[in-house]
Amino acid sequence: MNLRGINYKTSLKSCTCVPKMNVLYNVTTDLTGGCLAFVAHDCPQTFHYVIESHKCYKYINDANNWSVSRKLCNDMLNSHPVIFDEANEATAIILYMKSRSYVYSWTAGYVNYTNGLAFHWGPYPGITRPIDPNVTFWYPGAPYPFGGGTDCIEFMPRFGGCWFDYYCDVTQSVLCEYDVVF
Ligand SMILES: [Ca+2]
Repeated sequence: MNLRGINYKTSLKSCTCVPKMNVLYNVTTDLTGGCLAFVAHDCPQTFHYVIESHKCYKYINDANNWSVSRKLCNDMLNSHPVIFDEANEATAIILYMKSRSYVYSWTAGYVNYTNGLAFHWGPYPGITRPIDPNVTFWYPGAPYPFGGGTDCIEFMPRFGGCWFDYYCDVTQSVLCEYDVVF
């Protein structure tokens, strides 16, 4: 069982661990009863640890097309443009990006309409995996096929965290995600 998570202890009792589940951690500074709480994580120093989702992100606040954005992430500790693995992760990302006034981001998602594949995650060149149909956040009406080429998924916290498909040549920022190996 994955026991990375939030640990609680008191000065009198032994430590306990809360298993990392698909939960949105509720951050508080109001600990009572003499409890101490701390979090163990393995995010690299150059990435932010986002406690609500227990994941590591780094925002590149620079305008690049999708391919360059992915390469920038890949070249940075083998991270990748963000992948939405769980609904709670989406909520955590929205909170995180809004708190830092980050407006746009590419995700790892794209489609090539000429090869018949559905939208999928492409975190690294040559590596794809399906998008969980239960964890999608398309803006109403999206995706919109833009002329049969390749479209990439962008993400805008200010629009409720919705996804938009867009020309992959458009330049914008990217949120890189670092996968901690358990
Ligand atoms: Ca993720």
